[in-house]
Amino acid sequence: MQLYLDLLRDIMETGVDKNDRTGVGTRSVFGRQLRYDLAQGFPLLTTKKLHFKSIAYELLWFLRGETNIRFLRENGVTIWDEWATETGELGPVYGAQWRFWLGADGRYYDQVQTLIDGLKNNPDSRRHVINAWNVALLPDERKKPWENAKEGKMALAPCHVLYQFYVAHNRLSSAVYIRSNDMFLGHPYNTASLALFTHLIAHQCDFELGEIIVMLGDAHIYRNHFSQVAEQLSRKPRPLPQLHFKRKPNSIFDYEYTDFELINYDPYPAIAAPIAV
Ligand code: UFP
Repeated sequence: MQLYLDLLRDIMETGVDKNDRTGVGTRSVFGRQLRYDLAQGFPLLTTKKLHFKSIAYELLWFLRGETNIRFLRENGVTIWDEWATETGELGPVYGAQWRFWLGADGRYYDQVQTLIDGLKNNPDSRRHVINAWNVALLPDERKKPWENAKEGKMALAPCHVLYQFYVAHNRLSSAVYIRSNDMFLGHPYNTASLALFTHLIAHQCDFELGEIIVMLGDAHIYRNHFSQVAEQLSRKPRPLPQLHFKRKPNSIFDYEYTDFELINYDPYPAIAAPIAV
């Protein structure tokens, strides 16, 4: 995770101060790449404690194709609360696009099922992609997230827009393009989420683990996270934890939180920071 700390330092030292949609203001750089070999451990940040349960339940929620925060709340996960309507709706965010992309032909397309079938039957394909950027359903940036959701638009435009998978020597690698990344709060979650998604797919398709690659567009640190970043940079990374499976369900859609566990996670304490909505 030294790569992450190096990037935080780079943004603080060379980034540009700009205003942003939330009104908080950021310091940013544009276009970066971080990569992790999953065989070296599970890339969950050790220089502050992350709530792995939130990351895991959010991914299971995407895979269920759900876009109401009910399932998250039932499992003690509150990361999407600020963006939802009073009834918990977020509009057609990630889960809807991953599992139920409505085509111009009136049919729903399940990108995750297509991905699994493609990886099993044609691993060498260069088209193992999941895309959440459904142009017709993007929100109006001038409106509040929940106002967009009430109008049937996404509460938030996808941040982790595009995923691609690659198989070589029976090892599964993956990449994600994140167009906009809150480097203190969002990025460590996004990295762990891609790692977990890659583990689940490899487990289902009987692949070994390769690398994950995280590509960033606007990589920013919010102005009100500067002191937290300084604290973060004073810490030295510890050995990574490992992910173990306890059960292999029949499909990628049938995983439960209790089917895997993280072991040897020994992080520094959490660092609180306000989130920009
Ligand atoms: N954000 C992330 N990762 C995510 C997610 C949101 O970093 O997975 F959903 C952050 C990025 C940005 C804000 O700070 O949320 C989204 O704002 P905007 O749509 O204006 O880029």
